[in-house]
Amino acid sequence: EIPKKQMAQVIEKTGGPLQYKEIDVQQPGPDEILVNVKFSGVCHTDLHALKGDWPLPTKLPLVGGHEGAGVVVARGELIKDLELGDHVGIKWINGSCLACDFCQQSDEPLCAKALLSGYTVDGSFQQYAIAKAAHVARIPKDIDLAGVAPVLCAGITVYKGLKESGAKPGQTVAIVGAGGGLGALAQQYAKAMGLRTIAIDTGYDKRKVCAELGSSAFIDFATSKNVVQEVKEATEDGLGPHAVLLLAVSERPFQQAAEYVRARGSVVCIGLPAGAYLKAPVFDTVIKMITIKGSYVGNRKDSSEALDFYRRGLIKFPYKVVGLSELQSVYELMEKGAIAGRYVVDTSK
Ligand code: 8ID
Ligand code: ZN
Ligand code: ZN
Repeated sequence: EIPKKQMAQVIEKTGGPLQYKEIDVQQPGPDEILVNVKFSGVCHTDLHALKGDWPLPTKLPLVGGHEGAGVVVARGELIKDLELGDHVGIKWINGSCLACDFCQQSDEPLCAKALLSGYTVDGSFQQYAIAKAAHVARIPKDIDLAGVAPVLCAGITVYKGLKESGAKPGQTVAIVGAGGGLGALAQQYAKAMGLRTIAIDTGYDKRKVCAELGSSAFIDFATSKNVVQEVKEATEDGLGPHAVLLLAVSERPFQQAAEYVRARGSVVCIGLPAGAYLKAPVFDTVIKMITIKGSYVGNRKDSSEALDFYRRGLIKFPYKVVGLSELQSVYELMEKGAIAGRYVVDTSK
């Protein structure tokens, strides 16, 4: 009862347009499964893939999407640990070699041969998607598939980023780009991990959302006269946050964070604005003993832990569900910075 044809959002050439059309359903190879994707979150990375603004080419034609939650409907002959009917998640890391130096240490996002869902292999903006069985997230059946979809990239990424920041319970983390998809989840994971958060973003809607998500302060980067000073003042002792999660899709905050992070603090770069560079004064970096680092999605263990936080009811965030056919309009809102939280597409509509 697996259909031969399905609906998908296809990018024929970089820059678009996006085409909602009927394409073939593929068959899984020996180490792969076929997933009937029910819901997929829309990540800003999908918009980077459409625009082609990163120094890494996508496959073409391309089906985007890497926050796909669905049901296993077929499996390759080597697969013993997944049954038909199991719920799984298609993540950004679709597969990896499992043999290189990084894979041996469960650092599979660093694998040079990693397959990227919705970028170097077709992703979850279709009704039936292929994934390597070794890497799909195992989703317990009592979890709602629409709500969990954004956890599969945004959740895993911010959870890992918070761990990489070294911030400890009771300490304060500045979340830059707090009103977006990663930012909304970051505030909830931080709260669940016993951290305080300061939100930085712009506009009334995002201010409201960030207050609901538990941040103690909101700094509007567009209207603030001095972001650096305001972030410092928002911490209890005025010495600045212990860590900064940079989730914004613009370069400016990557040039500011080292100025307001607390001495001994860490700046974690996660957002990927096109062509951007980091900047930090050498003098302050040295005498404040600042750590500046990058963080890239998470491994399989980070993924299952991030899912478990969600399962325990610790992660609540605003999301809207629309049909897969409406993906183009979601990108238009995202481009304008008009989305507070995440959009999730329903592949049946
Ligand atoms: O593994 C990774 N490192 C990883 C994983 C997933 C996503 C990286 N990303 C990258 C995406 O490719 C993208 O570049 O993280 C970035 C954020 O993804 P997103 O959360 O899905 O994007 P969004 O929902 O559009 O949110 C971005 C927010 O940044 C704010 C915007 O207002 C928006 O709310 N923002 C901007 I643009 N400039 C800002 C500034 N100067 C800012 N917030 C604060 N200060
Ligand atoms: Zn993503
Ligand atoms: Zn590898």
